[in-house]
Amino acid sequence: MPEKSVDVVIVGAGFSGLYQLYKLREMGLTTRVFEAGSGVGGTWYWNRYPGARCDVESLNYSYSFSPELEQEWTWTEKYSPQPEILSYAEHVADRFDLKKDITFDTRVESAVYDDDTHRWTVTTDSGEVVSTQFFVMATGCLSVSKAPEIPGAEKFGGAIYHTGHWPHGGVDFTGQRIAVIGTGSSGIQSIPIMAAQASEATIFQRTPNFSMPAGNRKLTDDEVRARKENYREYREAAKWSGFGVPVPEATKSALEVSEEERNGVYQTGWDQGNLVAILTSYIDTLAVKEANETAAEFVRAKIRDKVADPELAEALSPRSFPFGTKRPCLDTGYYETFNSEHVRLVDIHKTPLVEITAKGVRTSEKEYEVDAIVFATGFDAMTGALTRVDIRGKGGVSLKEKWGEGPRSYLGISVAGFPNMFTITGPSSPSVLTNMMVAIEQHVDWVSDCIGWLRENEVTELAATDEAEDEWVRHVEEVGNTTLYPTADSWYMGSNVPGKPRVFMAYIGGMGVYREKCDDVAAKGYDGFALTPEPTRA
Ligand code: N01
Repeated sequence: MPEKSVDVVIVGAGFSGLYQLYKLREMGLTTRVFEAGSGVGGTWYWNRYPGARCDVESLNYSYSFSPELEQEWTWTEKYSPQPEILSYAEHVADRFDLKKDITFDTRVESAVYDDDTHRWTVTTDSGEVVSTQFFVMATGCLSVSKAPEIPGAEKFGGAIYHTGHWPHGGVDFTGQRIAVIGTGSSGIQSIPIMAAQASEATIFQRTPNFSMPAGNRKLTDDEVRARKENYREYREAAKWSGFGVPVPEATKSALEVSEEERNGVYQTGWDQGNLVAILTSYIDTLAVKEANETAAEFVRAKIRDKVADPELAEALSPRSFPFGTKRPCLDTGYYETFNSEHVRLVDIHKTPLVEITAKGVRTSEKEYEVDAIVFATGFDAMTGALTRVDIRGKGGVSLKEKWGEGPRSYLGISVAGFPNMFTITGPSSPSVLTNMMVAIEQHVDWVSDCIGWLRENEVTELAATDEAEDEWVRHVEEVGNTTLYPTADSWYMGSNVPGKPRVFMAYIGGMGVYREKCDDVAAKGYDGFALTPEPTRA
């Protein structure tokens, strides 16, 4: 028998878990949060690699729920560095006295639903067992690091690091020969800094990525003041926008304007260091190959301008997927780094990685001797953090087994057969295709309202129906197929993890559209869910 009983167990104390705890506590519910790390912040707690920063502007990548918090916190840079975001998470946790309900250094190992009592039993790696009516997985979309699947790491005589769980004290590569495997956002942000320290930097690239200069800088007092003055209006625009970032709506096709006009528009986004501005410049950038190619070629031309050696520039130029269908990056001096004599690029598409040896990294062509290896190889995204907990719903069905052929959910928030469980920014919700802060707040608000409504209406069990789930899965796929996203081998598709089913795991209908759908479901008395009244009323 569980020793303890609460209304809600939340897994994770990143931005989702913190806000979920705050909301439920305000509502008077008893809540326990379990967090594997020793502190709050989630992804910003773990990803401490050099150069880590958010590529959504800091004045937008922050909570909107508390006007007081908004006014008292001052962001210092256009794109916040990881330490500042982590300080913000700490500040929020302290300001709202959240830590007293968080158990750190504790991983939830299993959660089992009891069909009779309509309660979950949650067990942690410290042996604690807690009974709860509601179970919220606030475990993040990019929180389970992925190794590069090549043998031999245990033989290596030097140090091995992963960008996704970087040492808290930092690493100084001064004078070292380093190997970096992976050129996604984490690699592209960290390589310029690590390479500047190293005596020799060898970058192993499987697929080149699109990146543009962040143009990061200090924010001026005037900019901060202006945003603080119009925060309500700005937040409202972000909430109803497509990507959680307010940008003007495109009205034209990229193919109906002249090259000169188009490049002028792309140049404006480029100069602003604004990814979303380029992605949304035209109505068909993410939907029509030829339209997309105009943006792709604009970026490739920039790479050719920046990299002195034309062959190297070509090797760094993405050609195997449309622009934006793998997460584009913001960088600070990434391409320029390759102009340095001591930096070399190894195209492991041509000469694949074979093994890690005692001395370094061996490709099909040769062995590269190094002192340290950095894996910037990404994450088992979207589903990894959910399926690594042994979650068992009605009839003992395991979530991992149910999702054997890809994630299935209703609204990306609830899974049929797993009543009273919620997944914050779960697969098939807008999540990673938007500003995560906007997505998190929308989910947490919806879940909190839902729990409040269930209690008010004396409903003991809320269960997504199979029909509603099937319809949502069909809709997400249908909308995804109107875009170019499914044509890329990306972590959005699960294709970065060998054996993972190939499914587009996010909802591309847009944040505003999705919000309307969720609001509509709630307004209709939780349409698509089966509701079981409390026993006394049954
Ligand atoms: O991971 P990734 P990430 N052998 O999966 C390569 C967010 N984020 O940590 O493309 C060799 O993008 C892999 O190659 P390929 C953001 O959403 C945000 O960089 O699969 N190489 C790729 O080059 C981002 O998209 C921020 O062919 C292997 C790289 O490793 C997401 O997190 C900052 C390999 C992995 O790139 C993930 O970014 C950082 C193998 N076996 C991250 N396996 C900001 O807000 C993988 N690779 C700025």
